[in-house]
Amino acid sequence: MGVASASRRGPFSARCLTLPHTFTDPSGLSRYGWTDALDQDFTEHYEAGLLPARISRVDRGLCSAITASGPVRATFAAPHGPDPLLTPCTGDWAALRPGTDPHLVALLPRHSAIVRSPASGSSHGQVLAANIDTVVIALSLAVPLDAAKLERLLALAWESGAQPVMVLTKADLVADPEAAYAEAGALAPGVDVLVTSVATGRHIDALAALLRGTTVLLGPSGAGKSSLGNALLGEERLATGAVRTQDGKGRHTTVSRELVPLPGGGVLIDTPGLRGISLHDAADGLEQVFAEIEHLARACRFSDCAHDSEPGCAVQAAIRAGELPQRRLDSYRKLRRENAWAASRTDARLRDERARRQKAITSHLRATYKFRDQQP
Ligand SMILES: Nc1nc2c(ncn2[C@@H]2O[C@H](COP(=O)(O)OP(=O)(O)OP(=O)(O)O)[C@@H](O)[C@H]2O)c(=O)[nH]1
Ligand SMILES: [Mg+2]
Ligand SMILES: [Zn+2]
Repeated sequence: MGVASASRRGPFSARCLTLPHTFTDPSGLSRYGWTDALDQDFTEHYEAGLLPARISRVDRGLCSAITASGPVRATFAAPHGPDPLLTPCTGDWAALRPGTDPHLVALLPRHSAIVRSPASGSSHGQVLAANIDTVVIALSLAVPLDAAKLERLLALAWESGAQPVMVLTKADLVADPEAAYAEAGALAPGVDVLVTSVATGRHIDALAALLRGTTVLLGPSGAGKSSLGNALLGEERLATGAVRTQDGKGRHTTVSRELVPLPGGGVLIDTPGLRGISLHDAADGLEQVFAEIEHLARACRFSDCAHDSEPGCAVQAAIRAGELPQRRLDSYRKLRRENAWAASRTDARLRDERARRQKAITSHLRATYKFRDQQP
């Protein structure tokens, strides 16, 4: 298509121009978390003929997105580039160029994101979900509580900027969930811990009452994430699968992230069971998970105390007094070391690269706008 015909018809086909350019369908997009504030910020995109869309699922080069006029499949080639932090992810809001071949032109800034280090050894972070407000960490009571795994999941959740909620599932399968409940509570300062069962309905309503905005379900395969999701949705919408009898591990039933509106308001994102949980730039998240150690450390004589054998170490004193388990300090150190290593790989070069690409996206948009402005 030459410039002449483009200027006659505009950059978008006549058909798309009949689509609403202002947000007029509250029962459509607001169910997916679209707000007045987001709508205001979108003005420039509306003027460029773009529409807001929330990404529900991402496949290779193609994603499913929800628009005010329904779901679409859209392409998202360049200018997003290979950096996973800049590629669309479930939960992202995007500016979509509608038409017969819908295309994601830009991602809106994320207010939160769950980012982990990928197993591949790449220094790029992998975004598990974007624009989330609540992270439900699900762990099964039917397998022994893995403190280190819980701490990792919590660090990931806190670092995202969303509020974690700890859910111990399958209460109907254990005689006494109280010990695990107490243990989880001690590992998760500042976090609500709930014991649930989808078989008896225990605390499902209490969980629903804790959820704010967009909630993501996170945890190992077989923990009962999709089952919890169905209980919250009030219908068997998400696939669930039996766990292995010998070790209670799941079979990775959920294979892609999914985004669905909750009946009482809010949005739910179900995710596949996490195999490995490597931290990525999660220093703040770790401080939250180990809040009691951070608190104790303020009373250490030296501000740079390593909590080893320094005189006047309040952390060691708490360990001696039986107030802080040695395991907890060991775990804190291990995760901090791991995190420092992961963070060091996100070096200056990558940061520069990211800034450059963000600029490229912006100038691409500017070019789109300019092009439109030139239309008669
Ligand atoms: N008894 C009992 N079984 C449960 C409960 N919640 C989940 N299950 C069972 O646990 C198994 C795994 O549940 P899913 O919901 O598929 O687990 P998931 O965390 O989504 O697993 P992945 O999709 O593989 O990550 C299924 O057989 C569920 O029926 C519960 O509260 N009580
Ligand atoms: Mg599942
Ligand atoms: Zn100390």
